[in-house]
Amino acid sequence: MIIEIIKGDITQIKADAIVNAANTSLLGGGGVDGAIHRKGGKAILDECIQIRNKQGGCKTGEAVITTAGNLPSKYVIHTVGPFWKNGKSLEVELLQNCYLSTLELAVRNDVKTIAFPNISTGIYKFPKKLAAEIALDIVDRFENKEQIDKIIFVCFDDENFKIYNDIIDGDFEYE
Ligand code: AR6
Repeated sequence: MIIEIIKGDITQIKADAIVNAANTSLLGGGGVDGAIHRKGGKAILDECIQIRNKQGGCKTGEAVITTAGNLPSKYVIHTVGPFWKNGKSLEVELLQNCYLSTLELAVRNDVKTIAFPNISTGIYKFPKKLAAEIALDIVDRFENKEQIDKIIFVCFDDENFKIYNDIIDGDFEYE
């Protein structure tokens, strides 16, 4: 499995799946969620509404899959990251679950290339370095790694891009 770190807009990435940092309503919002729905078009929202009708949205730490509509990818995997409160409200575990449930859903749908945004590090205020460590650690420990060809971490801001590159370049240790 190849890991790539790039700086850019995830809506322009052509992968089997791109990941959306959604909210529990699945009805769209600001940040990357807003951009994905805006550029992907109504087909994405229609499927999100169907999922809502069936299971009542998406819980924090879980993931659901829809079409990518007009985007160059095939699927969007919507996952809901935790809002950072004080670090004592299971934020770490919930963010780990986001990455893990997304990867599991990807494998179940035969997704070979997947692009992640830096989930929770925008509007949800999760500390960026800790979020990057969690993302890379979960990917590294994923037990079905051999079923995925490539993971792209798409950083939108310079700070996240630098954090990911520093972790990858250095001796990465996470406990
Ligand atoms: N491509 C890639 N990354 C992006 C893009 C983009 N087009 N736009 C923003 N980012 P955020 P959250 C980065 O706020 O913190 C929404 O309203 C951004 O710089 O999108 O998980 C949802 O509906 C940051 O690094 O998501 C929820 O209510 C990262 O994506 C809430 O925001 C995540 O920032 C979720 O908050």
